Amino acid sequence: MRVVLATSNKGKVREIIELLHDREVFPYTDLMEGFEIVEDGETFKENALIKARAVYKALGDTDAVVIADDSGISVDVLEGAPGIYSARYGGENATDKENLHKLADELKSLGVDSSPAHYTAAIAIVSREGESCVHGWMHGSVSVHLRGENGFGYDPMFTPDGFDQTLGELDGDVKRGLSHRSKALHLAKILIDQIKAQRS
Ligand code: ITT
Repeated sequence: MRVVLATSNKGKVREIIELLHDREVFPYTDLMEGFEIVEDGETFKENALIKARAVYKALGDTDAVVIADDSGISVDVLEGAPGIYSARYGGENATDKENLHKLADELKSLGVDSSPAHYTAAIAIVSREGESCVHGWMHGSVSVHLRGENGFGYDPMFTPDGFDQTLGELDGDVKRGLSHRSKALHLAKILIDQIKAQRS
């Protein structure tokens, strides 16, 4: 059974393939030309479903199981921002670095060095059996002091609860063990296995 990832974010592709290592998983851009998907939902769940449905339809392969990840970081002192707008916080086509610096600048402009924050991942699954969506969260804090090169996105400023180092500094195994994405994928795997069992 072919599991197709409806994402063009390289950091997500890497993490999802590592976490679903026992399955046949492809980013959809390996199978067709990438295309723009308008993420105009109001929640992580709505946007994940929009992406998974769009790729399922475009593939035209009714046997495919398409999964999409919509994720982001929510910062307490910013009343939950950037949240679902995390990918474009620094502007419409902002790079990870621009988004990271924009968030650090927002904290500095409030006169704070750090704030509690959390990551959310919504993983939508679309197949001929129907649609579902699961979530995972990781709590911690963000700091204006950016440290480390590991991970992607906001990881150099995010320290998970219980640790002293940022995800930029911590080994990838640590992130794999506790991330929003790994928790959501753990649930997604159960649903993918159910589809597999139904089909056999
Ligand atoms: P796709 O829509 O193609 O999947 P995207 O990057 O646009 O890619 P999102 O709309 O879900 O994806 O935005 C997620 C953003 O949230 C991402 O660009 C990062 O800036 C941030 N983010 C999500 N998970 C993260 C993680 O594990 N570590 C660091 N930053 C993360």
